[in-house]
Amino acid sequence: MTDNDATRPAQRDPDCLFCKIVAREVPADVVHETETTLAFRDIQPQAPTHVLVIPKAHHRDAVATALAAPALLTDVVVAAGEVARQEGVADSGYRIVTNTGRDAQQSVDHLHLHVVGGRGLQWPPG
Ligand code: DGP
Repeated sequence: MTDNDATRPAQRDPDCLFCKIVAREVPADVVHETETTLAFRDIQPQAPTHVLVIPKAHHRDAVATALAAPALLTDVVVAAGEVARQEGVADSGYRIVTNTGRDAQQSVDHLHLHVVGGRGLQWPPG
C-alpha cells in the first residue's frame, strides 16, 4: 500500500454518514467486515434480508470506485456474496442493487450495495 492507496479508510469525507459508521461514530448493526469493506443492516429494511455493503474508503458510487480503485469494487462484491451466504439467501436468490444519482434515489453519496433477499422480489423495479 502507498499513502495514495484509494482503498484506505483514511480516504473519508467528514460529512458522510457511512464514513461515520465506518469510524464507529454512528452505530450500526454490523454483520460482516473485512480490511476494506463493512456490511451492516439497512435501517429501513425492504425484505427479511437487507444489508448494505460499503467500501471503508469514501467513493461516491460504483463507477467512481471502479475508476479510482477497481480491486476495491471487487472486494465489495465479494463481501456482498459472503453476506448473502451468511444470511442464508445465497441459494434461494437475492438482489444486489446500487442506486446511482438522484433519479435512482441514491440518498447517501458513499457507494453501497443493497443485498436484498429472503422473499420473492418483483421485476422490473419501480
Ligand atoms: P440509497 O437510497 O440507495 O442511497 O440507500 C441508502 C440506504 O441507507 C437506505 O435504504 C436507508 C439506509 N440508511 C440511511 N441512514 C442509515 C443509518 O443511519 N443507518 C443504517 N444502518 N442505514 C441507513
